[in-house]
Amino acid sequence: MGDVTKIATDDYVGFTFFTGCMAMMAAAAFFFLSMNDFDRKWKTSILVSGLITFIAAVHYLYMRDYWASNAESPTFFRYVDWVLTVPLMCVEFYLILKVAGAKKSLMWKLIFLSVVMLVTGYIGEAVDRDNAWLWGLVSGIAYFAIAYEIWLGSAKKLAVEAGGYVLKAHKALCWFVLVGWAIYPLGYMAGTPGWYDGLNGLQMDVIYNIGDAINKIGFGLVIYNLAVQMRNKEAI
Ligand SMILES: *C/C=C(C)/C=C/C=C(C)/C=C/C1=C(C)CCCC1(C)C
Repeated sequence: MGDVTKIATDDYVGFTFFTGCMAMMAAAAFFFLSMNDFDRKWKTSILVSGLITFIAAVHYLYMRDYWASNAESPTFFRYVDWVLTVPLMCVEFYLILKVAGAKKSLMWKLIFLSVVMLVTGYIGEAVDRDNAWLWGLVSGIAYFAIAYEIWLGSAKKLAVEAGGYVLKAHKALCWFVLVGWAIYPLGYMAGTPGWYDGLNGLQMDVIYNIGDAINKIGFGLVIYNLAVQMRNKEAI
């Protein structure tokens, strides 16, 4: 090993980058190693969970080191990570609803909204700081459109048609989007000067890192659990 930067005992941000990195690696290993326990249909869903956590693990390696050397938010790596992993989470919705006849157009609609949400968030955070509120607002509208689509829109209808475990898993993922994803706008506000900078000393990166661990790993575990239930059902 070359130079390893020291992490101060009170560097909570650095600590969450380290543990976040390890958690994503462990989760990716778990999903990749267990995917062959399932038949083709579910294998793909678990593969996608593995990809989400693997892509995050690689970005966390970079973000961890970036933070350690610069003590500065790794905004660029953060958003590259999100713009790859959040659309994959949209793919997960589509994959589980395929049993009820979900069309690709649903997937593309969710992906499009998620990209709008993230690109406008990036502009507000990194490019046009003075208008952070405006970009945050546009991003928030796209976020609500996603939440609406899955909670009340056509995705909901498909989940009801599928029923059983698929409906249950869909509900769980919907809660992740409504509550788990709501952590991010809090981080954005904490990171915007003059707003709630350092919400009670909790820095933006700590909030984002907690959000990522809950959402990326939690989402994957919901899918894994669904696959296990469907396998058990078929075995009976
Ligand atoms: C694995 C990463 C995930 C699930 C990231 C999700 C990110 C968001 C839901 C971000 C949302 C934002 C807003 C709704 C408004 C302010 C700007 C953002 C991009 C932080």
